[in-house]
Amino acid sequence: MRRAAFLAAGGALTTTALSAAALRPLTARAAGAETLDVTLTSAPLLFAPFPGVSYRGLAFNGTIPGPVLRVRQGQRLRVRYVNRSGGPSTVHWHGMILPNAMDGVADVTQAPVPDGAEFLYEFTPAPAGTRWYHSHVFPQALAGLFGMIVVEDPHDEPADQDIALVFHDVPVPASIDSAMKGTSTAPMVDPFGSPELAAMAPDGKMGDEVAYQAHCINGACYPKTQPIEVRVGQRIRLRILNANATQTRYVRLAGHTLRVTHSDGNPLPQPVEVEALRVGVAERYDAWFEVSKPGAWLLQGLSEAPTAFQQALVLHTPGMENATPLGVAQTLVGVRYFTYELAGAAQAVGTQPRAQPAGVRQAYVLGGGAWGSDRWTMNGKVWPHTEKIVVRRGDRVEVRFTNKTDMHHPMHLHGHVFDVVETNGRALRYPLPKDTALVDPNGGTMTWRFRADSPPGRWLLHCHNDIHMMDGLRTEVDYQ
Ligand SMILES: [Cu+2]
Repeated sequence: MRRAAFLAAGGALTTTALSAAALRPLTARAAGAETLDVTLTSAPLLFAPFPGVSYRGLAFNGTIPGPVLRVRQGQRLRVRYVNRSGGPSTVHWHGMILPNAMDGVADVTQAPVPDGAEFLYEFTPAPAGTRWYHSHVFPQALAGLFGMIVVEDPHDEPADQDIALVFHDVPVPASIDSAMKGTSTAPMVDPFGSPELAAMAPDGKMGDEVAYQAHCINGACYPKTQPIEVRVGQRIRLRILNANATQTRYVRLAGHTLRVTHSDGNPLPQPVEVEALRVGVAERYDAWFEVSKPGAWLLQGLSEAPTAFQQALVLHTPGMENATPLGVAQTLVGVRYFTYELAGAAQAVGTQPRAQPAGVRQAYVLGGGAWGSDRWTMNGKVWPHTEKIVVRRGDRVEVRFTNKTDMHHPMHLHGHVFDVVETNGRALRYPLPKDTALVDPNGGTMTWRFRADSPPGRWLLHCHNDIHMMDGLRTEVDYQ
């Protein structure tokens, strides 16, 4: 059954709740408490989100994705991590500024937690916003060890509903190994006959890309995804995470525009109204919409290159649960979608951000990754030989990337929020506060600025495409 057929079958929607456990936030013990105590246990799970898909994955607390953790700003979080994953493991708190020893990077900020052992993560989650957590031991995040954490800001405008949506995909296991080796003769197994596979494998091999056999939101595939009931007049806040380890998603809600207020959990300088989000690997966006009339609509995830329908769920008003939901065409042509240039009010080509006082500057050329290559490089070097950025507390830091490869790289800095001040040769009038940002391919550039005022330690700076990171695209910001 091809994806197009799912859309046509929209009239036969099920209302079965498959992922209720994953959606239920773990806040029960938090009421009034200064500390939220959570136990996260990782263990193997046979994940079957769709007939014909049976994947031997890993899960936190028995669900993929793991539970949504919600904490109030200022509240302390104490996570007892019980590792039953079958191998060494850690938990990384993506987007958090926290003590370095709590950052969860195996062999950098802590020794990995052995199978059968426990580790206590304890910190005050900050800054506020939509963040997430995942294993930082390859390939456990690909296998399912991830979840969303929301740090609730009491100053945020109130929403009638606040909905966490984790977009994720089920890998074809053989393709992970082959992607690491750069080439593969692994069979192209995809029960959906995915067009993305055909596109990434012109010679019948999978090359250095991971293939996916199912595409989920909150642990289920359309049409089994959990429908969301909304009411006319409601103002809804969506918190969207792309937990896919290698692919960008474009997210559209049929019949609605989206008002984007936060990027990676951080408030945008000014909200931006778009028809679609572009969500790179590991990015998060908070997007609002208002329900103006009765109906049923598809919220859809589209891949790029080629543009193809991947995920969906239905939002509907009362009584419309059995209506055929309105969908959108599988195209991005003419669609006003979120870009950094749009949100940051990019200036003319050739403009540069205003100079900042002298500080630490580092430039990286991102390279490698030719067909069949298993090397992704920074200035021609692979981890651990890449150039590190050494800072003193209080330094102003500027990092510039030039991407000479033909793929996007979602570059992620641990333990800091940086400002994107330039992209593709255009200064941004409104710098964008982020922790992960897509550097465009084929000569794309990007400049970040941040103040080195996080707790001292070794903070990873790497591509969040897991294959690229493992194949070398990784360095560190180290406090002296
Ligand atoms: Cu990359």
